[in-house]
Amino acid sequence: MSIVTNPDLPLPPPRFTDAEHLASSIIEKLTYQVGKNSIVAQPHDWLRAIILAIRDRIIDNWMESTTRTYEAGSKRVYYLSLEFLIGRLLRDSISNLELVDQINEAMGKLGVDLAEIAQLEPDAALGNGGLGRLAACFMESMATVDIPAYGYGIRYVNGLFRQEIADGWQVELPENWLAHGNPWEFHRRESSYEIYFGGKVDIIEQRGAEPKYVWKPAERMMAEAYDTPVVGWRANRVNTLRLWSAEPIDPILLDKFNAGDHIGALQESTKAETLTRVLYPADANPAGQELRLRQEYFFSSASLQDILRRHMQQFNDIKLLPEKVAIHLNDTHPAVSVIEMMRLLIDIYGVEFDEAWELTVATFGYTNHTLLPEALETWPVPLFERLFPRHMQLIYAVNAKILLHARKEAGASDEAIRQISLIDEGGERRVRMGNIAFLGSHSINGVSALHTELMKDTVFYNLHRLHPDRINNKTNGITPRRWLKECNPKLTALIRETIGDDFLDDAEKLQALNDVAEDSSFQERFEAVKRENKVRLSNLVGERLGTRIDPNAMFDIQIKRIHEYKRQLLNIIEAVALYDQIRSHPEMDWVPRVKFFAGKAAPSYHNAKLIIKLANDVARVINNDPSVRGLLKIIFVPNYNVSTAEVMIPAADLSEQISTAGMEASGTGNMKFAINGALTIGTLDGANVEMRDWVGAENIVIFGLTADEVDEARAKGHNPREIIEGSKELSQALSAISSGVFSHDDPGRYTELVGGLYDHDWFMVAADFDAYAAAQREVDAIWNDKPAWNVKAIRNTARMGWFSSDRAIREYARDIWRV
Ligand code: T68
Repeated sequence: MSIVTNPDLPLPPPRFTDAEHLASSIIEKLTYQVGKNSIVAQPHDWLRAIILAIRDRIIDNWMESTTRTYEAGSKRVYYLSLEFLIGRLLRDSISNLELVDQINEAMGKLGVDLAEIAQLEPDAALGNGGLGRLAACFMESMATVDIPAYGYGIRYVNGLFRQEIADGWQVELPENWLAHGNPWEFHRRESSYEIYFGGKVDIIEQRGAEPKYVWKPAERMMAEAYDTPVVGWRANRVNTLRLWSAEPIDPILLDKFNAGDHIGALQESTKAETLTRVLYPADANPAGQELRLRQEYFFSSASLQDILRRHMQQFNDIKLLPEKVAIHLNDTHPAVSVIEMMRLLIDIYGVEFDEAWELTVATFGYTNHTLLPEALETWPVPLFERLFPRHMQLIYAVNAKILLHARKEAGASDEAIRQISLIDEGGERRVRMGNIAFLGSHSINGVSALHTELMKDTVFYNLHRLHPDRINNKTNGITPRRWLKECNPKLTALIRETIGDDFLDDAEKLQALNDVAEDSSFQERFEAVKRENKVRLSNLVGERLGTRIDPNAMFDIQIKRIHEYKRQLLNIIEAVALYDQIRSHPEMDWVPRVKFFAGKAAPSYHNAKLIIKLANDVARVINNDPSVRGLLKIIFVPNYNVSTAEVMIPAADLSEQISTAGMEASGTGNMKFAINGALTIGTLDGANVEMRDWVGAENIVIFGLTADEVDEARAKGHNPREIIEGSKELSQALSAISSGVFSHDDPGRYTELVGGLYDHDWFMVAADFDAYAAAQREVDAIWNDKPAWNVKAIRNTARMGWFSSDRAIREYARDIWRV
């Protein structure tokens, strides 16, 4: 279909961006879109009207960006991710459009409090943690650095659960972010595709040619697109986030309905609705249920059909695919795309097998986000075969090609062949998604220098030896717009006043702050900003939890998913040890601290939930003990999400990045804290290693075993019992916890948790405890020397610019996508 343009058609009325026009636009939206006048309008009506007015201002740039890409025949990047942890969009959009002053003035005219209304916007929590948030930062950076890109994912009706804390325990409640509708999105009914499941494959023999295979599915449904514009900084470019929703082909089976089977009549509707209803809340351990595999295939197939349709419509040559299309797999969740691409190329576009494989490999790239062996996705062969019979055939065909090559050309050993195979034959046969993603991609990247090196030696040992040119590193980044400019307006204002605006376009320009790091008047202003942010957090804690905290205390914060490898437990045990010390030595000059925790646990992860309960149990006892004299407070902030992070991060003095070395692929929270002027206490894990290189070893507090030492201790079998018994502080803290000092109602609650430390201590909590406690006292000493602390804090902000996701995206564009 060609685009018909009629030069006589009127242009849409222009969308002016001065305060006057913005105010009148908002009133127009309120009246004609929401259908209310300002007298009866509820706060949510105002929110909708404001978003619609802002959205209009995005659309002009959106259309211009799309046209520009089309006319230039540019290559497009497609970022496939089962998660996009977006958070709120209003403030982000206003800021990236550079309309902050104008909108404030407009709201003044209307007499409506923007800050209050903006709070009503729900967080789009379509992700679990780091992986999903990275996808959101990358979308914003791709628009910023002017790369034509589409994000593809699922429009979950219920995103990540809402966490309530009841009697110290996590309770999961559904999060309904769409309750008031979603004014940002456009439902594109015309962009819909059929998605198949199950059934069988028919063979059509062709005289003198390869037989043709036709998939006869047992089930079919539709994928419908919902588009959200993604605005880059200064609105340079607006890209599209396209999320798929499952819809039935026949919403009501009328014959069933008429026969009185009213429930059966809705069966297809229910099936489709269920598919895109909820986000799986497990990070790090694969969900393993059939519905999850269906979600993965559903969005992969819809996205690939969409990509190929767009490609053929514009270029009409399937062979040009790698030249015009880069598809990126965010972890293995969309890895079935590799096989779906083979199916579409061969069965629909008539490409011959070997060529189809070449095109596929040249088009795909894959990012690995974890080394945890339990996180590597595999699916039972019988399940895969039942849902995707044609794909199973193609997997066997690809596997034969690869193993033959490995054996003949690369001289792989039997063991290497077993590891390279797309099928795990040890025990129940399973399809290995990691191997499919690796072998189907020309580039496989890790997310920090350390993680990438470890990938080569562990999970992808044999695959790396087969393709030594494929693994490369792309250290993660964060968008400085959301994670500095918008979440910390006071610091941003101070920086602009001091070094000008250059850093807004190039975060590495923050380096100019090094010149004023030693300047005492700048230090005072830097500290004053931090204090204001701490007051803001204190108020939030007061409102939400009714706990009073002192903004002059050191704010020590650990916020992230609750996981044993992230070692919230180490932090809690150290708090208990400190509590003992404060009580035994009241005469000493203790640094007042507030230790904050926040994070969600996977609902099925028993120990993680127990750690949440422990944090709350310990908090209750310590916070109510008058002998502590307010020197130590523990706060567990419920329902951690992007918006909570935006308040907590700017208020941190100390950032806890204390995972067992070798286990955190990168971390991105570590970067957000440091750029906002927090000092890091951390292990040499993930991106902490590179952060130390950038901020300087004197400006970060590193402790504990290295990844190699952890490896060695595990291999040799270390003796945690001996370690614990050799550390008075640790053994006292552990016996207090296990004997029920913090759990009178159930004294045995933590016996097993603590017992695990004595027995195996897999995460090296005992092994690292003394080093951690000593590092905390080192932190106290720096705190007591305010100028020294401030210099370090300022240098952190000054030197973290490299960790911008703009830099990360430029590297992906240059090395992987070649755009
Ligand atoms: C995180 N991974 C890494 N996984 O843990 C973190 N997993 O170190 C890294 O900084 C971040 O990715 C970005 O690279 C995750 O967040 C998941 O969320 C996840 C979700 C479902 C299944 C498995």
